[in-house]
Amino acid sequence: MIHDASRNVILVMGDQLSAQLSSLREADKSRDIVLMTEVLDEAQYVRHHRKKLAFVFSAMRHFADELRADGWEVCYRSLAEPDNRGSFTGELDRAVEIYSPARVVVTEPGEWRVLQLLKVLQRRSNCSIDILPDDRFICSTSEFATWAEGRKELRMEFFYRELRKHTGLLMDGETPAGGQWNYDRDNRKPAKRDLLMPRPLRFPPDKTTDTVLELVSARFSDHFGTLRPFHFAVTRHDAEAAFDHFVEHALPLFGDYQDAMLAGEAYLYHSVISIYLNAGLLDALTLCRTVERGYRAGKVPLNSAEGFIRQVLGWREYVRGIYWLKMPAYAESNAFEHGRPLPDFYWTGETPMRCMSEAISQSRHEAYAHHIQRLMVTGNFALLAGIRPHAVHEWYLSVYADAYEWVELPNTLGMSQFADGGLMASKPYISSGAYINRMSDYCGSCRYDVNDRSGPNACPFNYLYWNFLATHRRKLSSNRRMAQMYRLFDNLSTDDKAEIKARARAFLDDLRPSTVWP
Ligand code: FAD
Ligand code: DLZ
Ligand code: SF4
Repeated sequence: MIHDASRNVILVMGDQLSAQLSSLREADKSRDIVLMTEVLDEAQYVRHHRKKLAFVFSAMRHFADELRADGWEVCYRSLAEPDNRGSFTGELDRAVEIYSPARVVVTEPGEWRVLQLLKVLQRRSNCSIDILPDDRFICSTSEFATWAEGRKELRMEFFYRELRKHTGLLMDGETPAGGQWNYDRDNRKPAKRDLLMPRPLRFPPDKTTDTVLELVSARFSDHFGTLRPFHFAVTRHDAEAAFDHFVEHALPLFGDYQDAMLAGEAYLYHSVISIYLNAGLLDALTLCRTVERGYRAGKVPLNSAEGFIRQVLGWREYVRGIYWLKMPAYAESNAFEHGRPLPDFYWTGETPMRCMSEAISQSRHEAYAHHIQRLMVTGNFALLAGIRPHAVHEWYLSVYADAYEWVELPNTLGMSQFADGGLMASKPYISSGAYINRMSDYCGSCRYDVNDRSGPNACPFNYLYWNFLATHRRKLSSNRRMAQMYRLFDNLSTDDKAEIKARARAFLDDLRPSTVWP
C-alpha cells in the first residue's frame, strides 16, 4: 500500500449514485480513492424490503464499476466480506487506518440519523471529515429555511410557485403556462379496465444483480417482500430508458389517472422513477425539463406535464425542506396521541378489506404502491384506526424501494397521519369507503358493503371515518376545511352515532397486533 499524504477518501453512499455528486466533483481521480461500502446497519435499521436491498446493492456495485471504468480507484466493500465492520463509522475507521488520508470527504447524507453518525466521527476521528452540501436538489436546505422563516403557515403550493418562477419551468414570462398554476381538478378520473396500460420498462437481472439476489436471499430471509422476479433498472443508463419510456407512453395520461386505482394494476400511468431518482440515478431538474419539452412540443397535455412537475419540483423539494427544518423532533410528532400497534395484516396482506389486501400484497411483490394507495388506502386506514405514527413510519420506510427517511417521514407523519398537527397538510387526509369506491374497482369484489355505514357488513372505512371525526372533534372542529364533514356528522341521529361507535370499537378491539414484526 502506497501512502500518499495528500490523497482523500471520498465516501459515496447507496443513495448518492451520481458522478455529479458534490464530493466527486471536488475530488481528483488521479489521486483520491472512492469508498463504497455495503453495511449491515443500513440494511437492518429497519427491515427493508428484499427488493430494495437488492436494488441498492446492485446499483452500488454497478456505479462502482462505472467509476472504475472512468478512471477512479474504488475501494468497494461487499457485505459478504468476512471483515466487513457492518457500519459506516466502522468502515470509515478502517479506511482511515488503511489509507491514512489527508481528509475524508462526503456529501451530506439524506438522513438525519446518518448525519449524526458522521458528526460523532468528526469529533473523535484523527482524520478531518468534510461534509459537503447535497446540491442534487433544486432548493437547498438553507434556501428552504429562509423561505419558511416568519411564515405563519407553510403551504406547498406557494413554495412550488416560487420554484416555478425560479426555474422558469412551465412559465410564459411571469405567468404560468396555460394561465393556471395547478390543474389538479382535471386529474381525478377513475380508471376503467379497458384502458391500455403502458407497463414500466423491465430489466432482466445481469450477473452482478444475480449475485446480489443470491446474497439477499441468503442473508435477509426474515425481511419483508418477495425478491424475484426482480426487474428494476440498476444503472443510470437503464433508469433513463425507463423514464423515456414513461414520457412517451404513460405521461400523456398521467394527469388524468393520477388518483385512480385498479385491482391487479400496480402502476397505471405512474412513472415508477422515485426509486431511481432517490438513489441518484436520475436528476430531478433534468426530468422536469424533459417533461416541459414534451409539453412545448405538443406531445404531453398541460395537466399531465404540470401534474408531474408539481410532484417533483413541488412536493419532493418541499418534503425535503420540511424534514431538515424540523428534525429530529419531527420524528416523534403524534398530534392525535395515537398509540395502537400496527395490525398484523400490514405485513401479511391477510384482511378481507379488498383495498388493503390489494395495496399490501402489491407492496410485498413490487416494493411499490402509487401515491393514492399509500395516502388514501393504507395511510387513511392507519389514521382512522389510530395506529401509533412511529410504527406507521417504520412500515413505510421498510416496504417501499424508494423510501429514505427525508422523503418518507414528512409524507407519512405529516401528509398521511397529520401527526405534525397540520404543518404539512391543511386538514387530515381521511375518507370513508365512498372515496375508495369512486377512485377504484376494489369495492365490487370486497366482502364488505361500501354503501353500509354501520351494519355488520359495513365497510370499516365508513364507521372508522365517523368515529375518527367524533373522537377528534376538539382538535379538528375549528378547522374551516373540516366544517362540511362535521355538518354531515351532526346530521346523523344519536342512534346512528352510538352504532358507529360500537361497531368501530368492536372492529378495533379485534385487530391483531403484529407478532412477527416489530
Ligand atoms: P409518480 O406518481 O409518477 O410521481 C412522479 C414523481 O414525483 C415521483 O417519482 C416522486 O419523485 C415525486 N413525488 C410524487 N409525490 C411525492 C410526494 N408526496 N413526496 C415526494 N415526492 C413525490 N415518495 C418517495 O419517493 N419515497 C417515500 O418513501 C415515500 N413515502 C411515502 C409515504 C406516504 C405515506 C405517502 C402518502 C407518500 C409517500 N411518497 C414517497 C410519495 C409518493 O407516494 C411517491 O413518490 C410515488 O408514489 C412514487 O411513485 P412514482 O415514481 O410512480 O411517482
Ligand atoms: C438504504 C441503504 C441500504 C439498504 N444499504 C446501504 C449500504 O449498505 N451502504 C450504503 O452506503 N448505503 C445503503 N443504503 C442507503 C443509506 O441508508 C443512505 O445513504 C442513508 O440512509 C442516508 O441517506
Ligand atoms: Fe375497501 Fe371498504 Fe371498498 Fe372493501 S368496501 S374495498 S374495505 S373501501
